[in-house]
Amino acid sequence: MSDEKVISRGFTGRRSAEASKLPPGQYLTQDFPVLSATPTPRIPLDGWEFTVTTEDGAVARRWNWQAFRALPAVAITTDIHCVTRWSKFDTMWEGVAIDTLLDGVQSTATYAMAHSYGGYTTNVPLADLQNGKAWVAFRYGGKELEPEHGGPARLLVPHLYFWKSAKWVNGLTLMPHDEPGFWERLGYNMYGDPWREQRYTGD
Ligand SMILES: Nc1nc2c(c(=O)[nH]1)N[C@H]1C(S)=C(S)[C@@H](COP(=O)(O)O)O[C@H]1N2
Ligand SMILES: [Mo]
Repeated sequence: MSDEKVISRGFTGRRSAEASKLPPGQYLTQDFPVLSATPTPRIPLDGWEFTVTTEDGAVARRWNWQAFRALPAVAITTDIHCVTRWSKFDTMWEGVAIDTLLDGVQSTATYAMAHSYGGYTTNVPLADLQNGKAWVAFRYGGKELEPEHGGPARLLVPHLYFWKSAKWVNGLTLMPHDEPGFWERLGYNMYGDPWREQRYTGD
């Protein structure tokens, strides 16, 4: 077997592995584009908090930054997919699993609304936040998460389009029914599965 053949086979293999990681209608980027509907809020850490509110309106959990950062955190390496069609592979994060934040919370809710500093909201089925599928991330690429990308902390729900990964997140409100958040009210899909190309209402 010639060297050339070995090289081209290896190249083909990597390319098809990449292609199989790319959802339909997406292209791969090495950049990390910033997409924000509002100006970047500046959130002093000593004023930061994260709350879990149950469907009866009661605040079931509340952390300040120090208490939040004392929770067990995990490293996450994952692909991300923006509805504007860029995807980025193998992004590296550190965060607290939503499972940890919901641990012991009494609720029969099936949906959650994520709330952010600045007023952004996005809805996600609770099942899509649980069992190690979503985190509140506070580090990216080995550094504290930059404000433009949602620092001090953002939701990370990488199996759904990236608009579900609310930047500057400050709480989850549990809900008995699905309700639209910011982009969902403006015509984006209630669920947003990139593999089924659920970009807009009705997709
Ligand atoms: N609070 C807030 N979160 C947000 C957004 C936003 O405008 N405000 N944009 C969403 C969209 S559409 C995308 S693609 C990602 C972009 O994250 P990035 O700017 O870190 O790439 O954040 C999501 N989370
Ligand atoms: Mo997006």
